[in-house]
Amino acid sequence: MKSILIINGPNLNLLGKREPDIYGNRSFVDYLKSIEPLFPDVQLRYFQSNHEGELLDKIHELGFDIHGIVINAGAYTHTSIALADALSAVTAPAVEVHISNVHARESFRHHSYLSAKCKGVIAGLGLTGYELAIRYLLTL
Ligand code: CA2
Repeated sequence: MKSILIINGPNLNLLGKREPDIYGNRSFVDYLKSIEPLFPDVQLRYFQSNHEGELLDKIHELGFDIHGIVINAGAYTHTSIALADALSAVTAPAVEVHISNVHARESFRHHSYLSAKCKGVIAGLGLTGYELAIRYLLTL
């Protein structure tokens, strides 16, 4: 069975609780439960952390064994060379996802250290971006 790792970075544990105008009103775990039946033959593994090192450790731990990675690194997207290096180091292809359209927001959100290490980027499509990223990875 193919495994796909979904990684959410800092503050994304607050989804559904704060700033619904930007991030919607649904928790990620609730969303994940709703899409699991769409992928009956795929093991969807989910990891969220507010700590950069824990995100790195998870990429190292699973990134050589799984089919693909969907990553929303939150604000680390715009700061973390370490996460970019980790995505380069592992064998699993990655897709970068952002819930909001980062290009329509502050200029500091326009640059991503991760994009160049990913197969592609989805931004601004809300939580649907995760489902689309999974669908793409399953074509590989
Ligand atoms: O749009 C995205 O998915 C972001 O990765 C979200 C990050 C932000 O720093 C990126 O620029 C774009 C922030 C995640 C914060 O998530 C919250 C969720 C609910 C309430 C408050 C924050």
